[in-house]
Amino acid sequence: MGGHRQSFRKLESGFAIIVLAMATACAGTPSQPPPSAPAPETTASPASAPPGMVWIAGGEFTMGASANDSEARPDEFPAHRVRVDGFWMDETEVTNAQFRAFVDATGYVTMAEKAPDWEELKKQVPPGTPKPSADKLVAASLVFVGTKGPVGLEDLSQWWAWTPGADWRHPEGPGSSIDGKDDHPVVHVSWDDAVAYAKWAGKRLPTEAEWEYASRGGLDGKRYAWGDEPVTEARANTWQGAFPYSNTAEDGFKTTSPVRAFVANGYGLFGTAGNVWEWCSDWYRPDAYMAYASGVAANPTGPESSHDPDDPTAPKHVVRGGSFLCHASYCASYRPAARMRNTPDTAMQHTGFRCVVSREAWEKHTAAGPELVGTDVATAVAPSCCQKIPSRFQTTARSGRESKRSSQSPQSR
Ligand SMILES: [Ca+2]
Ligand SMILES: [Ca+2]
Repeated sequence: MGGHRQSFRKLESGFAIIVLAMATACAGTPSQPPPSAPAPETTASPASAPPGMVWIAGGEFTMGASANDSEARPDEFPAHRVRVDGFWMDETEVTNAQFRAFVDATGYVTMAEKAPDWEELKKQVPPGTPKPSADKLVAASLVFVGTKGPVGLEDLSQWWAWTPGADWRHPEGPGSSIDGKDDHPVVHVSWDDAVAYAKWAGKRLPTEAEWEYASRGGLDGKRYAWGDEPVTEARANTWQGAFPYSNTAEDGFKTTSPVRAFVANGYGLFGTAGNVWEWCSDWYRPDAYMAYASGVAANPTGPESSHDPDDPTAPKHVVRGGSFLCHASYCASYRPAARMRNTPDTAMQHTGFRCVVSREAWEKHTAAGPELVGTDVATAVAPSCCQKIPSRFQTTARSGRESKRSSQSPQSR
């Protein structure tokens, strides 16, 4: 486990130098709540459901790993009590079809489709890091390429390739496409991209607490979303075989699967375990749970800022749920308690997202929706924390870059 974690960190820090797009430096986003608060809102599902969303009734649960979970990593402790209010959550990961609707409506261009700006990038790499060569500072994303045989699992750059032309329409790079994959999760979306989509849709990213509560599906204290039995090819889209060189795909999928290809959890949510990682709103810190060691945390939104001891210059947001690359020998991140992280501007082949929305926010959105869409897209979509964002928005539909793109596929475990 420690090794897995180290590996991921190494990937992140290694790629921080070569890869990552523009730093968005969203300073101090979420605020830390008091250690305990009023009882959660547990009312039944509101009558008019947002399309494709399920009502997650509020409640209290144990967040984090059980002491007897041999697959748990240190950042999953201490387990602590958390209450969350009820919310709507997307039944599935956001699909290619859904993301296309957003792009068609707004002309949004994802970060993977834009060349990194070195002036921004250098703010999040160690001081003195040399400027990457011009052939590295191009629009690109991280594609999983595997290895030819067994390798040490410490250096993730062995199986991830910075691939010009890889983006959400070309998940494996130039020459690949999402034809026939409307119902697959969108990938190669950065945290900023996911936030932009969510704002357009009148929703938001889930907090880590909301995500873990929902992904447990009511099975509090269990190791997996389905109980304590180990993962099988029928449970979730993960990796069968030997990572990272032999993917036997007994579950039917070497990369992404349709979002409803595997059984839903107890709350009717598909794909919280595996398929693609899902961005959360929280900043990542390995010691984030220390703030909640006693009492009951009510609707926690995570730490004020990010800190990754192994890569301290690059703030990171949490991702959850693991992906089609997860294998018990390597990361086992299809466990609801598992936490991982990445910088807000990083896109990868195995990372997507799903959204949530409170009842109140949805009612407000549906009341104001028609005026919102199609007027001032940049203002409506730009994350409020990131004032540099508007320049990324284009009012013309499509980027025109599609024909230039190609490549293979990204991700880490
Ligand atoms: Ca699989
Ligand atoms: Ca997932």
